Amino acid sequence: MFKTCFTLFFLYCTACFLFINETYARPSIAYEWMDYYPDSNSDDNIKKATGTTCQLCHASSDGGNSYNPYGWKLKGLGALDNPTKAFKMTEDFNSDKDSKVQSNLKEIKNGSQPGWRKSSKNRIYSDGGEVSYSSPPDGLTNPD
Ligand SMILES: [Ca+2]
Repeated sequence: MFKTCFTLFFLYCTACFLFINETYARPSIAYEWMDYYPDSNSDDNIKKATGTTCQLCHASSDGGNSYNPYGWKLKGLGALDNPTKAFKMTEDFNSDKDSKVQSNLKEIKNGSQPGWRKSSKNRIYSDGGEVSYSSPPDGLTNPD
């Protein structure tokens, strides 16, 4: 009986830890991004347009498992494990393929969006492997 209770308690604690870790791990990457680029207005501008900073990298203002090209690149380069390394590694890419051919770092310094361009053809990637297309978030005035 004691062993069963202990096993159930252990499983409960493990489930709680995994839930908490999943729930809070991702927003911390946004905070790490803000610490890494303290002078950028990209996060401020996306928040002004959408109410959150999630769409700096994600397709939705709620975050989740769909990403714009910048977020998808960060994820592919291990941002969940080592955000600052992934931030640095994406700087020279033009993830959103904007017509000005600006690097992600240039857009971050300009306060525009490294993951969005003025087009209805922004690629959206999901964890399931699907690719779809979207316009920039409504209200975003300076994607490029
Ligand atoms: Ca852009």
